[in-house]
Amino acid sequence: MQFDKDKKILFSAAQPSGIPTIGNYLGAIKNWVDLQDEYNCIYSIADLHCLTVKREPKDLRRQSLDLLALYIACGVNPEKCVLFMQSHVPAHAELTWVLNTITYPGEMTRMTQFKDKSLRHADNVNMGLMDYPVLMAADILLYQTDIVPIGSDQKQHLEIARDIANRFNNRYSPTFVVPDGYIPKVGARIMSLQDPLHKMSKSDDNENAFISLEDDRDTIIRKFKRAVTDSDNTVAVGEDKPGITNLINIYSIFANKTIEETQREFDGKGYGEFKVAVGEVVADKIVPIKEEKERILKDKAYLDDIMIKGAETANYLANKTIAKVYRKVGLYTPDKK
Ligand code: ATP
Ligand code: LTN
Repeated sequence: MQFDKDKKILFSAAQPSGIPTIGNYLGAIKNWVDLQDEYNCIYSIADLHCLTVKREPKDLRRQSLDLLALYIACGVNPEKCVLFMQSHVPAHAELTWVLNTITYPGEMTRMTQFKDKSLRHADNVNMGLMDYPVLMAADILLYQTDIVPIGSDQKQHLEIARDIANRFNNRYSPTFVVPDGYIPKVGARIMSLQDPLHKMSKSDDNENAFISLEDDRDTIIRKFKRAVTDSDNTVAVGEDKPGITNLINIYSIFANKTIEETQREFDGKGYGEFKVAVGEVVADKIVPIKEEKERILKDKAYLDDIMIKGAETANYLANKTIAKVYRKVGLYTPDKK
């Protein structure tokens, strides 16, 4: 894989922690596809991050391969992008250790995601859960990343990554590129269909709250029909109308229309008709993705090959940074013969 020297570096990742939702798709993966020609792109499967929450080892193994197939089915091109499993590149764990020594517990315990997850997994508030943002910073900084496409829930973690990069650069000398976030204007925060004041999450106990990328056409339309909205019945966005605003955002992105165009299209039509239209446009896009993913998943040798090649490139790039970091912090390296 040859990187184009004139293009900037883009890095992002998602956790193989369940079946992704249209929130993950719109907030992250869709943008990864849209940006793959403009940047040198590196996309990882954050399997080490997944260990912070208890799960069946066999599920994690299966979901990791599944997520790789999904990236490709969504349109991420393995010929153009580096695709790899985080655990196949030891430098992620190595850099995390060094960055831990310049990060403070108070910075980690004030993270919103840490607080949420500590409540949800009260029986397992482990060091990894607390250290999650440092591993994420290592992911990003190892590749001298310029830009990180993420949903808005990850903004706080990106800020910490920038702080850590600046801190290291100031303490030792310029070493890391300080990355910028790329947060889409529409779609950065897709809300739950049942409680539109909370983000759509794949780990929600209520299946009607999210559209997973494995839902079939009928399920998708049924879930949108049941989506919680107000009693106004006018298809228009508004701060006091979070449910319908969320559906208008979803429709507009999938139908490739502006919010104004969507509002005009459904002017004078009720919520019932609009909800079916949302379901249809979403199903038209994601049902083929699911079918393509299933086709790709059958070819395990192909997927293994992509991740082996991806890890080779990622290891090469990451090892350059880790060697620099070890030298700067004063770890002794013998002269090569
Ligand atoms: P979990 O709920 O298991 O913690 P998650 O879905 O929040 O997982 P990832 O799968 O790692 O976490 O997220 C991948 C990407 O999807 C991130 O960039 C994240 O910001 C984005 N994302 C997650 N949920 C949404 C959402 N509801 N709307 C927009 N983007 C989202
Ligand atoms: N924490 C992220 C997933 C993730 C990530 C990254 C995103 C892990 N490492 C590096 C961007 C860059 C999440 O979305 N839950």
